[in-house]
This record gives sequence, structure tokens and C-alpha cells, in this order.
Amino acid sequence: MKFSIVIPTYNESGGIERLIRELDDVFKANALDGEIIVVDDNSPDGTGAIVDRLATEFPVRCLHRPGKLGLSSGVIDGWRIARPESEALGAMDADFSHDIAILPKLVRALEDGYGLAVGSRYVRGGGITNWPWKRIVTSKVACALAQPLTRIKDITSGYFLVRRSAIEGVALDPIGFKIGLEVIAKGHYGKALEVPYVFTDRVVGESKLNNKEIVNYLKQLRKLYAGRIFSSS
Ligand SMILES: Nc1nc2c(ncn2[C@@H]2O[C@H](COP(=O)(O)OP(=O)(O)O)[C@@H](O)[C@H]2O)c(=O)[nH]1
Ligand SMILES: [Mg+2]
Repeated sequence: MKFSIVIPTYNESGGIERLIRELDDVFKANALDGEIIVVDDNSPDGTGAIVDRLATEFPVRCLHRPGKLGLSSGVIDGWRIARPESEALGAMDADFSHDIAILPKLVRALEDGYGLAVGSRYVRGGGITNWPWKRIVTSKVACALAQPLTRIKDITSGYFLVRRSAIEGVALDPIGFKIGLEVIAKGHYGKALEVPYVFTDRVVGESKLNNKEIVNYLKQLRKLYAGRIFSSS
């Protein structure tokens, strides 16, 4: 199944070239027909220019946005320009936290009839290494707060593939960091599969998660819960 995977970037010059090379290796080794769309928010460190240079050699394009407009909106904008033949759309971070070795499993899951395949830290076989305990607690609390919305365990995962038809016509809120939660809560994907992987903290660059994004997450949850109450009454 052809797919397009969006990588939102802000100041990821330290790793983006290696990531694209390694993704291309994974595509070739597993006969995957994937397109990479990097959505760069005019990173001061020149991430966008690096991607433009790689576009002649690798299946990658860069969507340049004028400034730091947010992770979720970046993924949504990237999906808008995905090639029409891609039946699956996905997202992945640029910092190697998301293990590219499980990408073939995500693709195969969709080929096997799942509408959504999520890279998951919170199912058997998954985990987290070298994350500061504060981040682990934040992530667990974030997942617990959203648990009533879905059976999926790693609700805040930013690593997934979804059938395009499952989100077509669905109004995805571009707020904040958690585009995966929007898809999980609103998509019409039928069966979902969580594929375990071990999340590793970034080795280069800096995290962009800050208190503002945590507040954005709470706002997003409030809207999702309000939408549920409204639609069930
Ligand atoms: N285009 C874009 N990408 C962003 C923005 N904020 C974060 N990202 C990217 O989103 C991904 C996840 O961000 P990261 O800082 O690693 O978050 P963390 O893993 O939760 O600490 C990375 O690839 C970032 O470069 C943004 O405002 N715009
Ligand atoms: Mg990260």
C-alpha cells in the first residue's frame, strides 16, 4: 500500500539527513512505496534547506511554512499535499525517538485490514528509555486523561499510519502537539492495532514540548470530551 508520512520539523538540522537516508533504506529493504513529506516551519538552523537538497536523491519533499505554527497543524498541512495515490497517511517525529524499524509493520497492518496502526510504548514489548522521569510522568498522566475516549493505550503517540479514507472529511483540530489523539478520537478507522516499540529520547536538538503545549493538550481534551457529550445527548 502506498503511503505518505509527514515529519514536522523545527530546528532538526542535527539529524534530519540521517533520518531521511535511513528511512529510504527501510523503504528499499522492505519494498515499501513511501513518500516522505517534511513540514518545516522556517527553522532558523536551516533544516528546510537540507531537505530541499535531499529531494533530488530521496523520495522526500519539503513544505515550507513561514514560521513556527505548531506540530499538529504541520502534520495536517503535510497530509493536504500528499500524493493522491497514497492510501495511507502517517506521522513521525524527526528526532529518532520513533523507531523506524517498525514502520514496515505499520504498513503491513493497514494492508491486512486495520484502519489505524499506532507505534506504541504502552503495550507489551514497548517501552521508554532514557527519558527524564518528569517526561514519563507527564506522558502517563496525558494518556490516563484521554483513556475514556478510546481503547488505545498510547493515545499521545505521534507515530502512526491511518487509512486516508478514515480521516477524509473529518474536522481535525490543529491545536497543539497531539495530532494522533485527534485521529484516534475522531477517525473512522474501524480496527486499530498498536505495534510496540521502544521510545528513545532525542540525542541531538531540543524538545519543543513546553507548558503552552501542555495547556493546549488540556484544551484539546476538553473539546473532545465536550464533543462526545454533545453527540451522545
Ligand atoms: N513544523 C513544526 N514542527 C514542530 C513544531 N514543534 C515541534 N515540532 C516537531 O515535532 C516533533 C516532536 O517534537 P519534540 O520537540 O521532539 O517533542 P517531544 O518528543 O515531545 O519532546 C519534532 O520533529 C519537532 O521538530 C512546530 O511548531 N512546527
Ligand atoms: Mg521528541
